[in-house]
Amino acid sequence: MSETVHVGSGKVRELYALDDERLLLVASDRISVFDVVLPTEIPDKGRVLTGLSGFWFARTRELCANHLLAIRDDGRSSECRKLTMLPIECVVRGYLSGSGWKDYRETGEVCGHRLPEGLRESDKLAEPIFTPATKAQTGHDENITREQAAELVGAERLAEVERVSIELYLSAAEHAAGRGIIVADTKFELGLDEDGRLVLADEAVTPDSSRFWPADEYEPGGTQPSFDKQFVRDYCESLGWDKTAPGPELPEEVVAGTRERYLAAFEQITGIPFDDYAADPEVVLG
Ligand code: PZK
Repeated sequence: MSETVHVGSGKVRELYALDDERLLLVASDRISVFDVVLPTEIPDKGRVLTGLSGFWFARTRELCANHLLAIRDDGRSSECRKLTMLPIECVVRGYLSGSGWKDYRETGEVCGHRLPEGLRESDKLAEPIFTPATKAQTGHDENITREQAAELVGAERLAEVERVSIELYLSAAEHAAGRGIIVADTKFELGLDEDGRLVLADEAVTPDSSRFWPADEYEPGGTQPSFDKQFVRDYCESLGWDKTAPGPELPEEVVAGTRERYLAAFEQITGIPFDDYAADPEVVLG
């Protein structure tokens, strides 16, 4: 006998315990914009994110072990190994955007990395940087220095986490760049298995955990359009909505356009038709 117990909720995902060693991560079709979950869903968004994560897990297994055991036939549910999660968000930035841009403008540094003067918003960095953050239970994650991160996980573990995070980012960003998508930055969640080995968990290099920018529209010196959410942002801006909950319902053309963008991200990155994934999700595992 087995029963699935709900153990956690993210804004757009749910987590269940399958048994003592395994979790089920379920990606919904919910979408958030300006940190608010909208009442309208984007059909297939959860399957796209689950499929992309599976694709990256399979491609990066030589760089780092991962938690994925199986993708279920629904395409949105992943069976995972239960880990002891590290208490930091492992963010890697290849471009200067979001809180990285904000911190740089105010201090010339991001998480203790002193950067050259004169950088513009969205500029590509000479090398990707590891910019850890705390895991806020509510509200926003807060950027921390590597010294602060070392206090949380230990200096030796942090050195490994930084090296692996940068390698994972470079591998994914190089692959995506060749297919018209800039991965400006990304957030990894890492954990430890029973033997103390570092394991990549959660979702990996999806549009929800990263900034995806269309490469053909890249123009540093300001904010970049989001590959996936730009129609939703533009529609929300056109309403003059104050960006507090509840968010607006989306009209069908915005839903359809946004769904197409998620499918395009999946197909450009994986080279696999989305219908093939829907028919057999484990095609992304190679
Ligand atoms: C774990 N989260 C975040 C994700 C939520 C919450 N393999 C793992 N082992 C132990 N814990 C986690 C994982 C993973 N992945 C991930 N919290 C714990 C999260 C999705 C929905 F509600």
